[in-house]
Amino acid sequence: MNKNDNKCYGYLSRINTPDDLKNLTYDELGILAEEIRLFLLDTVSKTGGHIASNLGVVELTLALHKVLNAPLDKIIWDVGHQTYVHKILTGRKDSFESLRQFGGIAGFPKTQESEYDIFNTGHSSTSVSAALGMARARDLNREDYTVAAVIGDGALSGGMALEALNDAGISRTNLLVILNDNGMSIAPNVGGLSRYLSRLRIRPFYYKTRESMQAFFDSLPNSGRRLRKFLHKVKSSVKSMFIPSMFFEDLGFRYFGPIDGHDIKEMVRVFEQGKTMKGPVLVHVVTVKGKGYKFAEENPGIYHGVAPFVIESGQVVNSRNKNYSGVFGKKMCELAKQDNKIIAITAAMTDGTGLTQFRELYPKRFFDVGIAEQHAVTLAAGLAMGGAKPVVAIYSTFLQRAYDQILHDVALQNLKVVFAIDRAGVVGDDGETHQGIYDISFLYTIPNMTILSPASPNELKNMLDYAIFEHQGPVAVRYPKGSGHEFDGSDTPIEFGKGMVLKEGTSVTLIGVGKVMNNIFEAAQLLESEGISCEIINPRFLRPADDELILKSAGKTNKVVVVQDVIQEGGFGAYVTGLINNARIGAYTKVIGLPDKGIEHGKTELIYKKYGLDPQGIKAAIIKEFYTNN
Ligand SMILES: Cc1ncc(C[n+]2csc(CCOP(=O)(O)OP(=O)(O)O)c2C)c(N)n1
Repeated sequence: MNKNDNKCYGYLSRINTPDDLKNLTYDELGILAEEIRLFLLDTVSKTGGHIASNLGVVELTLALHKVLNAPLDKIIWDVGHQTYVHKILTGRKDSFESLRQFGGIAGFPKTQESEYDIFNTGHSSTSVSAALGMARARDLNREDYTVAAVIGDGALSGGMALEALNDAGISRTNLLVILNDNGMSIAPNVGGLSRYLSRLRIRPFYYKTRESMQAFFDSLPNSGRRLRKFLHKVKSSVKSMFIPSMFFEDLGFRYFGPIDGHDIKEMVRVFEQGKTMKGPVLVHVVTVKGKGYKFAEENPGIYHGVAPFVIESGQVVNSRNKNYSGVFGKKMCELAKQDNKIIAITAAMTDGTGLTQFRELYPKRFFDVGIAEQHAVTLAAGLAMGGAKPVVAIYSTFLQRAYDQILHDVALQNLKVVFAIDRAGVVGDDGETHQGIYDISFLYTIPNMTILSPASPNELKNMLDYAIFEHQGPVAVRYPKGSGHEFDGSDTPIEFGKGMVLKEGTSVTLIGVGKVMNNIFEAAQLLESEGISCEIINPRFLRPADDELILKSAGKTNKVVVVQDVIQEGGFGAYVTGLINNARIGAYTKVIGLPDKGIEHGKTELIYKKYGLDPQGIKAAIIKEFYTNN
């Protein structure tokens, strides 16, 4: 925020910590809420980010920070994509233009960024567990502060959230859970719990109607007793239709709500009450996703996580053409037409994984299970056991959730499940919690698991054909975010365990995994301009690798370099190193990959540059390793 903004942000410019909210009147807080909305639109339209979720929680965040005494009191935000308002109120508004940019503030809570960020989140449904843990630690230490978890109705569909409620409910621990219910996950929320919440949402309407009915009964003359009795019966059955039994109270929570999540005064009243109660309390708050910005209110799914956009028209400055997810979705529709046993499964990411058209064309063969990756995988195992051909499309980072289900339910039984692993490799702006850089390493530990890695969109299509129609047993096809270049030979049919040479050379062998293949071609050009002849291999199969092809090339060049935009430890690079060492052919190896630590947010190209995966970095590493005397 620069100095000129002080005029349009009269209240906001004076807020530097949550303490600055404490003395504002409700009218002033209302004006501040509108200023925050303008500020959000102004900045996020330039940086891109989770605009709809944040517009929905403006009043909720203000009310929470007015009642609680952060950072002494702790607020844990589920997923954490809705913390922009929290960040604005906790001293970070002046650097907000750097949101999600390399070196700038993160799009999710980061304990290293601020003392107000209490727990790092990014993956869904963790907040109640973390909050309960902190509350129990507080009690053991005999300390006195409030711990609150803010969880969306989408995040509530994740099994872990239910496990935590189950534990917290009987805990007698003082804990405040705020359920932010907007009826939406990224797309409209799914499942029985979601239906239950929508029934709860009409409670206020029921009570209002009941009051008017009561007034009407009371006005009836004595002679209308029979009619009154009859109407009373009607009232009871209407009540059981509208008022579901209290799930949260049955679990052991004191339940308040539903209350209007845009009414600051009402929320402050209820939060004050909830904060002082003994035991776990759940406040059910109803909000509108995208509140205050017409385009986001009308299309909250599109504006959930969005690229930069034009505020006036809502137009998104984005190029979704020919990206891997789009290619996957289209190919799935073609394959499903050929074979009616093919099933697509997503865990709340229909659009992100490119399956929107599949859902429309084959609704009976499409399952959105909610934010439930573990269930998605075991559901696929069941489907495979029953003779169907399930394809589970999950982002690399979220598949981490389902490690045991992949191992125990799919792989040990050698079931034919196809894992379509989207966003594999560096993902950019979402950063540390969302990087798809661990999947190869963990999939390498899964028995019977075959791992394929296309080097181009065309190859992805061919690999899907192979995985669905030819392969036996579990198979993972991992592909990156965004678009990719084609190269000669990408149409060559996929053969089990076979890679291919993309370019012949004599001095050094370069093996590329994932999106960095483009950088390898550029690095090869740079090296060749210095007289170093490069052979480039597209492994296609990361497991089982094409040992023969790799050893043949190693025998020729004597130097093998694996370049991968995933962590160096474990996985393919480590396998190739072991293969060459064990073969005792005297060849040298090097793995150029990411270090074994969290990789921050920022444009993918900048991350590549920082960690030496850009063409210059690859060239420099090779020169240093093999062509420098030291
Ligand atoms: C384990 C996991 N799977 C998928 C996602 C992707 N994701 C991010 S936000 C979101 C929807 C969350 O909905 P909700 O909690 O209701 O929050 P809202 O955005 O509606 O406020 C999803 C599916 C994730 N963050 N973590």
